[in-house]
Order: sequence, then C-alpha cells, then structure tokens
Amino acid sequence: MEQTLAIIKPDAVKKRIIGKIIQRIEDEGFTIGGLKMLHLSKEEAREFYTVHKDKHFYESLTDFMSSGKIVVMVLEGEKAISQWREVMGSTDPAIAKPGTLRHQYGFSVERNAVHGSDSPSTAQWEINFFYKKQE
Ligand code: DAT
Ligand code: MG
Repeated sequence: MEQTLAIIKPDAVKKRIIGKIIQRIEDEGFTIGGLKMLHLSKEEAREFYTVHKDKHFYESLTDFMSSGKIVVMVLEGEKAISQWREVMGSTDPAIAKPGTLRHQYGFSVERNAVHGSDSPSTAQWEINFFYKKQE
C-alpha cells in the first residue's frame, strides 16, 4: 500500500467540480485516507511549493494556490503515486491526454485543477505538511 497527496485546486473548487473529481478518485479504486478543505495563506503556499522557488512561475503559482479554498486528500492504493499522476495527466492541460482530469477540467498550465505528489519522498513530505497536526 502506498500513499500520495492529492489537491483539488482553487480553480476546480470555484468551478463546483469537487464532487466530479472525488467520484473519479473512487471509481479509479483509490481509498481516500484523509480529506479536508482549507485556504492556504500566501506564506503556506510558498512553503508547500518551495521546491519551485527559483522558477519564473513561483509567485504567480503561489498567488493562485492561496486565492481560494482547496481540498486536500491522502489517496491510498498499491501504486497510488503513479496511478494518481496518470489520472491527472500532464501538467499542461493542452497536452494532457483525453480522459485525464487536467484534459477535462484544466484551464492552463497554472490553473490545472489538481495536484499530485511525484515520488515516495515527496508524498511523505507533502502528507506531513498538511496532516502532521491532525488529531
Ligand atoms: P505537476 O503539478 O504536474 O507536478 P510541476 O511540479 O512541474 O507540475 O509544477 C507545479 C505546478 O506549478 C503545476 O501544477 C502548475 C505550475 N507550473 C508548472 N509549470 C508552469 C509553467 N511553465 N508556467 C506556469 N505555471 C507552471
Ligand atoms: Mg510536481
């Protein structure tokens, strides 16, 4: 069993497609091990995306990710990390494959509806970021 961190980003929450995305997650066979809605501050968004701090899109990305509520989930499954990345599709919705969430619901490379961890160590760090203080 593997865990990954998934986020429904502010663009998707504003579009009222939380339910559609969660339905897809359950249809794909993931177990949802944790789920909460929250609103990141700009500082928290900067901390979460610190790996991208030198990228040209860092300020814009962290403005966007702190612009509204998000839904944060822990997804569990045998190959949860790679499976969730397949279901999301490529970062840029314009090149994401038909049937992927980013193809279906993404608006741009920044406003791409969903997030997923990219490796076991990243998944552990990201889950800890959102869930370390959970009761
Ligand atoms: P992913 O979310 O597919 O793991 P990433 O880790 O490379 O992609 O980037 C994190 C987020 O940053 C991505 O979901 C959207 C934003 N981003 C990435 N590349 C970008 C770019 N060229 N322009 C604007 N935003 C970008
Ligand atoms: Mg990434």
